[in-house]
Amino acid sequence: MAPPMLDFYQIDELLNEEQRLTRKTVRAFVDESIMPIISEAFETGTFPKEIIPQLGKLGLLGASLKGYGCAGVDSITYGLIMQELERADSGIRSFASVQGALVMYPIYAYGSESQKENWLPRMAKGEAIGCFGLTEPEHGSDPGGMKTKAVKDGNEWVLNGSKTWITNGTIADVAVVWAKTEDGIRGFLVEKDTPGFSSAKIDHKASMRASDTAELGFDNCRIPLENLLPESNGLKSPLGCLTQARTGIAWGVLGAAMACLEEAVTYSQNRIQFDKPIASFQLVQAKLAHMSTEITKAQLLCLRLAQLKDSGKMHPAQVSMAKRNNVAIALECARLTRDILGANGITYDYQAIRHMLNLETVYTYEGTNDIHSLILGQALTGIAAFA
Ligand code: TGC
Ligand code: FAD
Repeated sequence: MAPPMLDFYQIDELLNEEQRLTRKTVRAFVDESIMPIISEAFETGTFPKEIIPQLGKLGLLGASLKGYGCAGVDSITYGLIMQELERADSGIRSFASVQGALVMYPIYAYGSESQKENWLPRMAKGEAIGCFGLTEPEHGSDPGGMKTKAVKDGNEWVLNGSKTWITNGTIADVAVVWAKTEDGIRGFLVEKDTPGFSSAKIDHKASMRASDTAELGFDNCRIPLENLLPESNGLKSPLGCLTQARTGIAWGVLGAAMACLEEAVTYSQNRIQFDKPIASFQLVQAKLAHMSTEITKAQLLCLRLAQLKDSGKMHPAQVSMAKRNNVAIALECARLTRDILGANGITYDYQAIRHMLNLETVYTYEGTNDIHSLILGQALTGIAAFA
């Protein structure tokens, strides 16, 4: 018998019982609660907020953190959660990535004990939502050039500036905002409804339509001194959060790629042209073989990355390799599936074009493909070629 389509190298045998069980639970939840609504959410440009309590109940938010009501799962389990969520849609995985890796993680890693106790248990349950503001209109790939400033005034910090392309921006109860101070870049917790803080939805997106994306503004926005993340210290603090999120993305995009491969195989077996299923043509089989091979290689990268992470040996450049490779191959799988589906591939009746459009964003956010090439180039040569 041939190896299973989505597990060609029988990587399942390397997973433990808990990892397999978590994947099964998340897969069932995605099939039952997200698949039936995701296409319409994408078409109408709406993030399906109704799934948040279920994500919390299943322990999928901040799942890799320990204590404070978080599940404390290992990195393979965390990756499998991201994979299953992105099998539905990159926007759903983005919601969970931002909440866990970009908001709960910095509070966990750089926050005070009272900040952790105040936010983490509620965020793990999905009762409070967060967003992460690093990118600015004039500073995307080079966040170190940010203009947003925080100045101490009496017992308050005063924030001025703006952030853009912020996932969860209009639905967040709290924003983790990175700003320049006289001591360098620091992280701040800005709560919604703080005077001087505004968020506005970014419309007209052709990608990530089932995700909430916003611009944030800070106009003499005053927050208490205790809203500084006390252990944040320079650009390495937000970049440390990105390392967490990028590992989840490397796993997550495999979910989208696997959904596409499955769709391409099923469609090609059933679509008849020239009196034969198109799956019988060598050119179609070559495309399927390429997708399957690239997915299998990407699965192996993820597995080893998670092992390195859990053993404390993971280097950010290894994360860059997995993010860069896996997003690129997932995007290629989505495009090939769209091609195999012919004209039907341009409709939302199938998943391929939705994944393809979403993956264009994933190719760009959390470090563009080019930026990850440069991070790898620096690791290999010792020479930074960013500027
Ligand atoms: P550079 O001088 O290289 O580094 C400054 C300091 O940071 C340290 N560092 C890291 N630490 C932890 N993790 C990493 N990945 C790190 N990369 C660098 C570095 O050792 C240094 O430490 P120290 O102690 O010497 O101060 O900084 P640079 O200004 O030259 O920039 C380097 C570059 C270009 C790689 C970096 O700026 C970068 O990664 N740019 C890409 C920006 C990006 O990815 N933005 C993402 C925004 S958030 C987002 O997209 C969320 S999407 C929503 C979702 O996930 O769903
Ligand atoms: P630029 O940095 O202007 O890059 C444009 C092009 O120039 C790219 O091809 C890039 O690779 C290339 N380039 C740039 N510098 C170099 C160089 N040195 N060498 C060679 N080529 C280079 N940000 C957040 O802070 N929080 C979020 O929650 C968040 N969510 C997002 C959600 C969506 C839907 C999107 C689309 C973006 C999101 N982002 C978020 C922003 C994202 O991280 C940035 O878009 C990304 O970092 C790239 O920045 P930029 O768009 O300004 O592109």
